[in-house]
Amino acid sequence: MENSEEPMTYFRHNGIIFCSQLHSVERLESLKDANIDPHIPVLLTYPKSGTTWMQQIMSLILCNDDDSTKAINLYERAPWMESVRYNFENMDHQLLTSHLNYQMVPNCVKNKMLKIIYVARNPKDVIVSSYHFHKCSHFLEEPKNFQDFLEKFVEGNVFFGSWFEHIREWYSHKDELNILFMAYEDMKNDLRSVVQKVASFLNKKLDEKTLESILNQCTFKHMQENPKTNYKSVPELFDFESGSFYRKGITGDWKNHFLVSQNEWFNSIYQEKMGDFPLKFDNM
Ligand code: PPS
Repeated sequence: MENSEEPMTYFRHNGIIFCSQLHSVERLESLKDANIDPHIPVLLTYPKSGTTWMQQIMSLILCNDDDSTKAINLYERAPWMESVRYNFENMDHQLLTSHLNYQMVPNCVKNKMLKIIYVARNPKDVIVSSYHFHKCSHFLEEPKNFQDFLEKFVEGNVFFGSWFEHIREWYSHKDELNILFMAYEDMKNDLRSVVQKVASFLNKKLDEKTLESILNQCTFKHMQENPKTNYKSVPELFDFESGSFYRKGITGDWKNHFLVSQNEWFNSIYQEKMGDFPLKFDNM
């Protein structure tokens, strides 16, 4: 703890906020030397950017829609490498997931043989999604109010640190990595094209029937109702009375939360920090 005002459930490592129910300094430190099979793809995201959605897409593509694989919880098919809840090195998995920044991932993730998919989302919608997520997660502190959360997000004083630094840093290393950047907004606009693009990146061929089946299992409603994807099996992590992991699943919900003044303030910060950034988001 570097700041006595921060709740006890949080700790900082390399300046980034983590939470003790899911992470530990030992785990984060040992991860640098972890061994990952270069044939296992890695999904990287800043929290609330469409991680679970892309986990489901990648998992179904990789198993070719196989029933026995789908009987396993999605978070076990695609474990978070930084989590202390399971040690991915001792379990079978199809892909690995991480919210870590470039500095903190295992060294072997930077091997060009390994395939990385990075999913990004309009940061205003990330803020709104994260704000609500904090209210229904047992491992995160309930925000004081939206304004307070917005300020903390902009300062990077939130779970997994600064959104701005996360995306900028990963993007700046794109030429050294085998990385595919995808946007949540594109998944909303044309999921079929996204699934085809991901399949092609993963070198998997999907016949039309399998593609249709995958698209059907990746809808918001299907994932919300599917016990293998809806997190209902981990009530120790979520308070389902206070909210749902599958909250709205739309783009532009920030318009229902940001005041005009908050939007103007955020836009000026965004322009300052990201004005020259090549990736642009819909609905900003
Ligand atoms: S986490 O906690 O970081 O893993 O969260 P993450 O999965 O990255 O993001 C959760 C948001 O993604 C939405 N979601 C979906 N939207 C559309 N379609 C599908 N299938 C889907 N699956 C997850 C989820 O609803 C969260 O967004 P919000 O805006 O809060 O609804």
